[in-house]
Amino acid sequence: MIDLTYNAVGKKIRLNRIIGRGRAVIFAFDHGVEHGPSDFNAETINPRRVIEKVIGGLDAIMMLPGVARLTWDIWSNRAALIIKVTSKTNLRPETEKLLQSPFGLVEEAIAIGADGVAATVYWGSQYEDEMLEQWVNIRNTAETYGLPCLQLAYPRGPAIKNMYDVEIVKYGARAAAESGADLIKTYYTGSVETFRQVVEAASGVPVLMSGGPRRNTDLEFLVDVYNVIQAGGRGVVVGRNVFQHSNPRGMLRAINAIVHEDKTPEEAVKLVT
Ligand code: FBP
Repeated sequence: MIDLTYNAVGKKIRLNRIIGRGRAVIFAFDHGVEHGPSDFNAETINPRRVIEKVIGGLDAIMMLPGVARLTWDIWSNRAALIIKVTSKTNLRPETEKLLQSPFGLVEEAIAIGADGVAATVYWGSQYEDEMLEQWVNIRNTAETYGLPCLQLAYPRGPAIKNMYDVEIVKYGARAAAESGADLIKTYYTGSVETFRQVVEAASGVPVLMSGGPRRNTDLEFLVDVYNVIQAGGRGVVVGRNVFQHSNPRGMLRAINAIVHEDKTPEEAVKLVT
């Protein structure tokens, strides 16, 4: 008996485009809104120049709808596309920063050819209720049309002292899995042993490391990527450690070597030059 619905098949096909190799290197490029122009220099302020440099070394690229529209001719057919449909600016008052607003519709993501959608949930925020309502609506529409949903599961809030603490990250990953995420992007907890607990808590939903701020050395970042893979993580969603690097292509070569070829950080770092 054929018991697969059209949307279930659609989701499988699209997930395959993103993470069909079992693991994925996803380029996060939503910083223009989330952090603002301060993340860029005179060269990287133009998204076309950045995407031209990174394309070819990626399983998928995650951006807001407007930048996807402005750069479609560069990424189309060269990487899977994940449209992030929520964001916020850094210009907001501090007390309002733990909420993201709608930045696009799932239907618009479909219209532009997306293979998936992404949304942030700040677990523990005073706006957890609004963020969850937003997430459920996004996931529900995405489900209807067979699009996988990546959740940026970020535990942040007045009661959270350390957002990288394993118990906190674990909680966020579990909540992401229980709220129907198909892919989870979350913080690295600092060791193989702790990140393994995060992966376990996600109960089979693939967990990818959120890149985070630029590390002091290339090796430092590559060790984190390696540890995530050793812990059963399924790859990285990385932005600044690639596009703020003087050699983004080299950095991506090294990250891919760890994620897809099981190289050690010491072997991979030689590929940066
Ligand atoms: P990075 O690799 O640069 O950290 O990008 C991942 C990301 O989650 C982006 O998608 C997002 O814009 C940003 O980091 C969020 O940063 P912050 O942790 O400062 O809120």
